[in-house]
Amino acid sequence: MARRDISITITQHILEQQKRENPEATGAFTILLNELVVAAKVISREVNKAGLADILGSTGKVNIQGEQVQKLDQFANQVIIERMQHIGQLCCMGSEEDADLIDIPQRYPKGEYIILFDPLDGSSNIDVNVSIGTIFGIYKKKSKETRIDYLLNDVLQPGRQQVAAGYFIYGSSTMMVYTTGNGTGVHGFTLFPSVGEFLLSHENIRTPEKGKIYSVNEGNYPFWDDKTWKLVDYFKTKDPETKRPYSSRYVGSLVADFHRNLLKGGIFMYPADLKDPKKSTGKLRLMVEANPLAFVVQEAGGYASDGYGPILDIEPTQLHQRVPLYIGSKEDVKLAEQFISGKRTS
Ligand code: AHM
Ligand code: MG
Repeated sequence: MARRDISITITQHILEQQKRENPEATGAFTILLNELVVAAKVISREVNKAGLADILGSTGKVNIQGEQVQKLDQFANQVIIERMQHIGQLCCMGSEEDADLIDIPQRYPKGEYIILFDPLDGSSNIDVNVSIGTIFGIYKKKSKETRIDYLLNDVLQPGRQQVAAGYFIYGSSTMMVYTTGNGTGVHGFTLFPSVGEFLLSHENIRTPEKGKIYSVNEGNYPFWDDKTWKLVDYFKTKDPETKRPYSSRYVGSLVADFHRNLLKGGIFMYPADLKDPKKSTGKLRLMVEANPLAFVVQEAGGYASDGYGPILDIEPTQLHQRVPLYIGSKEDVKLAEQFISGKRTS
């Protein structure tokens, strides 16, 4: 991309990329992504007010105008649904907050795209002013079906089929990171609140081949199997030749942990554990968490695995299925695969 005096907006970037990659494009995708950006701006504003709402004595109860205040994750979910449903480009949506697929109301036209999202990931961190985020993956419908009851097969595509994926991080500043795959690169935009625009701040992000950070909830140690123990022990063992021990960093917001490791290098893990039957297949969700971030990391030169093979190749069977996740720098994730599959023990 040519050097510019001023950073370009996310809208310009999407338009230019679409023109370059897909001159036949109808603009449907551009409209879709733009609307998502608007939703994220609304969520960002609300996230920034979260602490203030507490001071004013309203969160979860009744606000000063006498209105019921929603929990922020439900609010984020509703904002995305309401903004995305009217644009005419989606045939349905899937959210971490909703058990079933979300239909487009009859009064609006339907389109070819599907968006799957986690509206506010890491929401247990809202109260303590720690970064949280929105994760999204976009697919194209395969069939000619339009009725919601028959769309699940179109939705359950392997992550490799995503046409775009990314996340918003609501942190010390708000950022959007996204990719449309196929060598188009991963690009980061920072929201400038004074002008209300996301401006290109991180062009063509590449993640280091090997990192120095491992990120995992080590409180789950007693509930892991011996392969996971050996893997985590490996990262903590002293060995100057392989630059070990690694540093440990764990925020507990997937978007925040992922974003840091994407820029600095490292591995994030949420292994399967035996503490909770629902976590015996991992805690994180394939469709709204693992797949979008796997698509991003792959485009940035990294890798994502369930411990045995690429996340992006998993044939999904359920909208909310969970998966163990190892994601980040390619060398570190490949190494994790070797431990988890038992090919390596030290
Ligand atoms: P959520 O979607 O309910 O917020 O849960 C997902 C979050 C991730 O952001 C984070 O990586 C993980 O749960 C943290 O889990 P734990 O508290 O078990 O370490
Ligand atoms: Mg989540």
